[in-house]
Amino acid sequence: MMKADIGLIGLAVMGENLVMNMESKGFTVAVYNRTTAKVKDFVEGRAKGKNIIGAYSIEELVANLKKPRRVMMMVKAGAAVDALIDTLIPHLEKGDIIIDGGNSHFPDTIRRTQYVESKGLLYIGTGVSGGEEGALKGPSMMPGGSPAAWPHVRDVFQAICAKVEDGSPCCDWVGENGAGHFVKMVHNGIEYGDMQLICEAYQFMRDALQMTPDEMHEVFKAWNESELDSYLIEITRDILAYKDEDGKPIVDKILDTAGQKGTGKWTGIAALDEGVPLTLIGEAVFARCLSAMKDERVAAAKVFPKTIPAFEGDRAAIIEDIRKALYASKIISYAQGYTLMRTAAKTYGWNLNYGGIALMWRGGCIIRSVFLGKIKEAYDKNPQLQNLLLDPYFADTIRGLVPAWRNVVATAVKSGIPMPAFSSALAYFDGYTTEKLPANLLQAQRDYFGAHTYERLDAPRGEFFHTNWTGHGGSTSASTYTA
Ligand code: NBP
Repeated sequence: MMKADIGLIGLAVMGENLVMNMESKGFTVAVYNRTTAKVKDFVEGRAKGKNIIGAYSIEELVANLKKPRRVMMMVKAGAAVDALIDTLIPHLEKGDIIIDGGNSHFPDTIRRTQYVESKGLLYIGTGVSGGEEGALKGPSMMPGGSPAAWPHVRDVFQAICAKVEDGSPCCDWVGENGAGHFVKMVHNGIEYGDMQLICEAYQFMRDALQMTPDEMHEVFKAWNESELDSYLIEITRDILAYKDEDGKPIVDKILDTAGQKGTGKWTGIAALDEGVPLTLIGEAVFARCLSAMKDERVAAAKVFPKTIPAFEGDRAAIIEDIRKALYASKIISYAQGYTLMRTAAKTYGWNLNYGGIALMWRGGCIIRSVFLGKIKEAYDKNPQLQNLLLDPYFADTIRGLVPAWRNVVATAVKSGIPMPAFSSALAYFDGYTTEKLPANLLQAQRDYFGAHTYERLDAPRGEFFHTNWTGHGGSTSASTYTA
């Protein structure tokens, strides 16, 4: 009997399309789904006549695999993954590989790698991005887990993933245990940020410039020919042109309450845990939360009625300024995301390849863009780059964008248009490039009420002082700590 190269569990939208992709690259795939009717539907439908073997139990799936066995799970993240791992383990043997391709939270992947390895097996947790179309035609893939497993899955992963123009695969080894899922989580956070930036630019054009969706379609079309060339700008261009059955723009009919599945929130939590200012992504998550409070906003709008003043200056000039401000803010978002990855890599002992990550995101995934090529160049030149803003190319670029960026944020603030991502990015830039922040006063406040001590400009770092501010307190200081 012909054995399969790889097994896949979970025939929902992602799993089915990945199987079709694998088969089209010459691999034989055995498939299983908890609701076995889906296996039957699939093998008798879309998979008919292909090198795809339907299995109706885990035992049957495993029995159909070449050794070392490679079993990929594409199921709902969470308890289902743990349950499946426990079901699979008794049927596998030393050296076999369990792969989780779902959106698992990285601490779970760290724990599962250790658990599966303790059973003599190997584990991979891989981010897969690109949605349904990506899964079928070539997703971006970010694998981490047991390093010994990578040589055994590399052929399949690099065959099915997206490729950039020169043929380089948008998939490479990310690092040990949860590194792949961590990088995928940051990818999703950046996706939240990129989407929010586009939405803020749209709101400025819609409310201050009173532009129609068709007019904005033209703007996004032009922007997609610029440094902003990316999948998300491209789909925004197309969405703005899309008409409902009555011939009117569908975007105007969609309720303004955003949904979310939690990966942006996870990225924000990871940033808070690591002490990294990931302000733009944080604002993007909160902007979705605020949008979801529709009824409250409608009521508050009645209490604080406002009219956005129509913009009266040079329209073409302000549209170009919005483009530049969006680009500047986007650079900040990636600088913050990369800082989070660098910091987490130290915490978790991952040796991340930052240029390689930019390449993995360059094609196939939702944040794919021409701009990521520049990030790859920056990290290839200097793998130890502390902050993307300090790369000579990006430093020069940002310098050229600052006046437009300030103009857009100031105009929005004066007009009452909320632009939390644009403005928090600018605040981060101004903070990051300020030699002396007001934290001297903050330390004084902390010492005043809690004897938390402070360091002095005229004493070496690491020497801590306490002042008896009121004359009533003692000279005892609290232990110093940073949090
Ligand atoms: P879903 O996330 O909707 O999961 C459905 C699949 O999980 C079905 O095959 C279902 O089997 C299976 N499943 C569940 Br639910 N509980 C199970 C259990 N306890 N044991 C075994 N199987 C179980 O599918 P999806 O949208 O294709 O996504 C798959 C994974 O990929 C998720 O982790 C998702 O976050 C991730 N992802 C999705 C996208 C996307 O665009 N959709 C993109 C990137 C990553 P059943 O048929 O028996 O109910």
